[in-house]
Order: sequence, then C-alpha cells, then structure tokens
Amino acid sequence: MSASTPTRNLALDLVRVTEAAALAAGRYMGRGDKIAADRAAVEAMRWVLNSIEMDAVVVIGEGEKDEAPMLYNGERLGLGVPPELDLAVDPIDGTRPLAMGLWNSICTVALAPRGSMFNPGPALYMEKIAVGAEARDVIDLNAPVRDNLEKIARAKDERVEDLTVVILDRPRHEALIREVRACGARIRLIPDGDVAGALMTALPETGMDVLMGIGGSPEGVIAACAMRCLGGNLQGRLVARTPEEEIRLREQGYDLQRVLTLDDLVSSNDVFFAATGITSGDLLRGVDYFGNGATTDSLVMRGLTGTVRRIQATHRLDKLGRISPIA
Ligand code: VTB
Ligand code: MG
Ligand code: MG
Repeated sequence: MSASTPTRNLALDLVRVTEAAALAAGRYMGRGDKIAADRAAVEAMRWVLNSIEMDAVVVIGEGEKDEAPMLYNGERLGLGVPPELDLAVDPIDGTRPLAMGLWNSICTVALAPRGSMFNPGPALYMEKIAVGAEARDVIDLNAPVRDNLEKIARAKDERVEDLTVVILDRPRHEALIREVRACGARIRLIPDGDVAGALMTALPETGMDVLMGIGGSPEGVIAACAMRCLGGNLQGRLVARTPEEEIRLREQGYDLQRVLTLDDLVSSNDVFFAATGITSGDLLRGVDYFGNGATTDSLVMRGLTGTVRRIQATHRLDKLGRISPIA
C-alpha cells in the first residue's frame, strides 16, 4: 500500500450492510420466529450488498445446518465491477437467542480477495481454538488442553487460573469442560454465538482469553477473517458428527485430520469485517428502537491496516423508511 494514497476501506461499506440487517432483524427479538428474523436480515443484507462497487461471490452463505433462508453459496453480489472478492456472511449468529429475546446475537459479514477464503462446503462443524494477539503464536489445536492453557497464560504473563475460556454450552463439550476445570481456568459458557466468542478473545476489554470447542464451520471462517484484522489467531479442524458423515466428507476430499491455520481459513491479509449487535451482549449493544429512529453498535475492521473501529450510529427510520425496505 502506498503511503500517500489512502485506499478504499470496504469495511466501511460493510458496516452499512450489518447495520441494515440488524435493524431489520432486531424487530424480531423475542418474537419466537427464527426463520422470519433470518429472512429479514438476509433481505436487508442483500439489498445493501448489491449497492457496493464490487464483484463478490458468496463462499460462506446461510447454513443448511440452521435451515435458514439462504444467501446461497455461489450467489454474486455487488455492482459487478472490480474488485473481485469472496464474501462470507452470517446474517444472524444467534438466531435462537434473538427469537427467544436472549443475549448476544449479532450480524456479521466479511470480504477478502477472490479465492482466499476456505470453503468448508458440506462440512458443517469445526473444532476451534482462538486467542488474541499476545498468545497468537503459542496455540496448537493438536496439543492437549492443558498445554494450550499453560502456554497462553505464559504468553499473557498470567496464571492459568486467571484465564477465562469461552465454550459453547453443548453436551459434546462435557469432556472439554472437565479438562478446563481440572486445569483451574475459569469458563464462560455461551448458549450460541461463537463468532462473538472468538472475537472477544482478541478484545481485552471483554475479559475473555481463549475460545475452545466445536462450533459451526462457516462461523469459523468468518471469525478467522476478523482475527486476521485483530492480530489474533484461530485454528480449526473439520469435524464429522457421525461415521456416515465422516465417510461422506472423506469421499468428497475433506481432510478431517488437518489443522486449518488462520492462513488456510483466509489466505490474504487484505480482509474486511463488520459486525453489528442485534441483541445486547458482551461484545456489542443490541438495536434500540425509539420514536422515529434506532441506534446500532458495530465493529468495523480491516486486515491490511489493522484499524478497528467501533461505530455507534443513530438511524432516522422516519427518513429511511421512504428510501429503504429495512425500516
Ligand atoms: C455455533 C454458534 C452458532 O451454531 O457455531 C453453533 O456460534 C454450532 O452448532 O450461533 P450447534 O448449535 O448445532 O451446536 C450456532 O448455534 C447457530 O448458527
Ligand atoms: Mg446465522
Ligand atoms: Mg451462525
């Protein structure tokens, strides 16, 4: 990048995408309808994405896992002009908490140069370990939990007892939770939302140190994009849930042994990420509606420069209503 010519920061375009989706989806908080919420988010997202000067192809779309109305893989978005990009979306990470009126649902999107994002295809689940910048060089998904925690603690000049480990609250994590407890570390169990869980480990003000366990593969790739911007690290490994699925994935050429590094998950530093809170959580405040408007809280990041912005916006829905379908 030339020192004298600031180049376009696409993340600033992306934040309008996540804001629009959050404004649309936020209306569904606590209303018990995951599908309607996801549809609203997807439609708002597509509407703004198509206004951006880019030629993006969806690599990470809405998962078949959650049976969500898709921004389907392979869909082209943007005005169809350069730059050519890969697009990863999770219009709502945490549709269940949103529908139930619970914490921590966010809208996320990432862009990177065409061909640079890992495509997990039908491999829906990924084992992950994620940490912030200080511990980025010491994690190893192949190493025992204790080794990782001891190394992370040392890298942060802390004791293992000082660490907080973020883990999705799932029966499959019983053994992991037992191991972490045996090491003496603290645990934050999250009901959903491991994109936010990963990001928090790279944002010291959240108090989270490491994310461990099995979550969605799409979420792994999206979180990897953000971790590249934040200077943190994330490693993943695709996981099959049944022996039949394992055979199927192997037949399709997926290597379930291989540790996917941050570079494997997104091979370029020229990556852009935005997230907006839908319901309030540890990472972002949720959408708040009032009279003729609403407020949103977003994170906006760029890999090339490492700039991380927090953007609090007030939206005038009385004015926007006349020009957009999102109000
Ligand atoms: C996680 C979590 C998501 O899926 O990736 C999780 O971050 C993993 O799948 O919010 P299971 O829910 O089947 O365990 C979500 O909960 C939903 O996309
Ligand atoms: Mg989702
Ligand atoms: Mg999700």
